[in-house]
Amino acid sequence: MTALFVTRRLPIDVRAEAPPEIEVRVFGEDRPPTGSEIAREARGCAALLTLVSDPVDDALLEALPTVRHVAQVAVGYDNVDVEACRRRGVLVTHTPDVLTDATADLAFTLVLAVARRVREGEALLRSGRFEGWSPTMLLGVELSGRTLGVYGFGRIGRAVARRARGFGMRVLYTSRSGAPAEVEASLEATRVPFEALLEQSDVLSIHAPLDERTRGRFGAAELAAMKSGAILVNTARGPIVDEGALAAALAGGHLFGAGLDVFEREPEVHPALLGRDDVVLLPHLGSATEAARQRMARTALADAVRVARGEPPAHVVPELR
Ligand code: 8YV
Repeated sequence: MTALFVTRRLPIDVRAEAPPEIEVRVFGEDRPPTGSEIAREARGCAALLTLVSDPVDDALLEALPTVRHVAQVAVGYDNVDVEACRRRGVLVTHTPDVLTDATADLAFTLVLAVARRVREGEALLRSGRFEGWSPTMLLGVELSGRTLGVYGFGRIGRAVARRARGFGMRVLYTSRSGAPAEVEASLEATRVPFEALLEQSDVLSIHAPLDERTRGRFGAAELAAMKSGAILVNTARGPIVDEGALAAALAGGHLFGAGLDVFEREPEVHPALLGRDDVVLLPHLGSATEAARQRMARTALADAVRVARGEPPAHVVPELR
């Protein structure tokens, strides 16, 4: 019988949904297991269902020689050493598509929350300091007619662009490979160099994977090159933005505000950001709808079942295709 280790309780009952030929073991506590706990509890397993908080490195693969498949329950898989997996002949799959709309909705939630100062308004009201409507109270940024810059124009970036079109925004983007002409035409999106994206975006939303090319991409110089009064939103991965530099850019008054769902050293948040009124902070909720999280778990499980049955998985990560 093939055994599968699930590193965290998921919003589906993996045991009940797995076919009888697969033995499912689930980590017993609702916290990320350490590497040595995974190594101990997954001993003898053929596959792991992993999350963004599980570092799957060469040492773990070495400790688990029976593991042939890492099924990541996320679209991003920067926690997995794909090169080490390749060397060891371990398959890596992920869960694209099923969380696109949920994540794009959350990115746009942050855009609106920052632009319209929702956090400050809520706090004012709850503090009992709201003494009546005022024509100059908490004035924000109107989105219509403004420019959205999308850094990374994959599924989620395009879905955010689609939402922005509904708000009357113009769309610019950067991506490694340009989008097909029909996608650009339907979103009236224009590919521009990174520098132009920084200079022209009123709202800049990050949707690129974390890798050696994107790590630290938004540092002090890039933030200074952004349009004055712009909004930065990050729902991708924290280390793409230098949080200290972002806090400084906000403190200097160069940016209007920022919306962050991901952090450089999750779950820690830079203390200088925690104290700021112009920053909306969420605890990595991008895909956190019940439906999306269930689809993610089922997508990962379905690939684990395919691999266990000797069939090709549906969602191998691009580097291993
Ligand atoms: C996940 C995410 O919730 O899919 C991703 O890459 O960041 C989120 O949707 C999280 O990573 C769970 O593993």
